[in-house]
Amino acid sequence: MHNKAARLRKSRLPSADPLFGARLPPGQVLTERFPILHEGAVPQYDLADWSLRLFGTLEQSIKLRYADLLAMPQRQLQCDIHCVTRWSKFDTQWSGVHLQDLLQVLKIQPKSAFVMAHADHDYQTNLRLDDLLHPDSLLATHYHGQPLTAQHGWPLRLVVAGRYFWKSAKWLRGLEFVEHEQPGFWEQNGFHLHADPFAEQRFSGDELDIAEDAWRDKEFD
Ligand SMILES: Nc1nc2c(c(=O)[nH]1)N[C@H]1C(S)=C(S)[C@@H](COP(=O)(O)O)O[C@H]1N2
Ligand SMILES: [Mo]
Repeated sequence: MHNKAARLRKSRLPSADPLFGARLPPGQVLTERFPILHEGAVPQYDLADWSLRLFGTLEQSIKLRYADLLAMPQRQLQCDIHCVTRWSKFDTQWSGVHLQDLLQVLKIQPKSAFVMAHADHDYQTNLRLDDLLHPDSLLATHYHGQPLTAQHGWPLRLVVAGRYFWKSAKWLRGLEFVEHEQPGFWEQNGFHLHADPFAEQRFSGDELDIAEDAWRDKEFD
């Protein structure tokens, strides 16, 4: 359908739904569902073999076990999430480790401003270090008081403040601190490098779009 982009543009929702004020970003629809979206199969892990690797522009790379993360200061976070496929969900609750605390406990000082998040299976997303250090970002182990479910990223996922939800990598395995920003998986496939929902930074070009109701066909819980 060659004119899909034009259709999508015309069908764009009002820039602020008066019911939700400035809280719902333009072009988004609120849902109570928690849609499940990812590429490929849900990974399975034995925690004995699992680790999170911090590497790149650090004095030394570090491998953390799940138990190491649980021994770090634990933070609670309540936030709204916004998927580029147009669903938003308010008041999601997460807990886990804040990168700032992690770096402080480990006495690590990254020497560069960008991070490539590496996740299973072969998923990457590029982030600014500042986005991860934002008080509303988290390395999340729990959702609404329970360990993450496999489908939503167990044992560890990112929750990245102020970015479309594709930046919140599930099944996180590594944070690579890098000097120069390189596009991750979706960013190489036509999605915006910085992905601010309030600025509607969905696509990097005009050639790509998603039907406004495609998310309704996905699994959810
Ligand atoms: N590892 C990994 N993380 C991922 C994805 C993926 O395909 N693989 N998809 C992203 C996308 S596009 C979205 S919208 C959210 C969906 O998270 P949810 O399934 O918990 O709603 O996960 C993001 N994190
Ligand atoms: Mo997404």
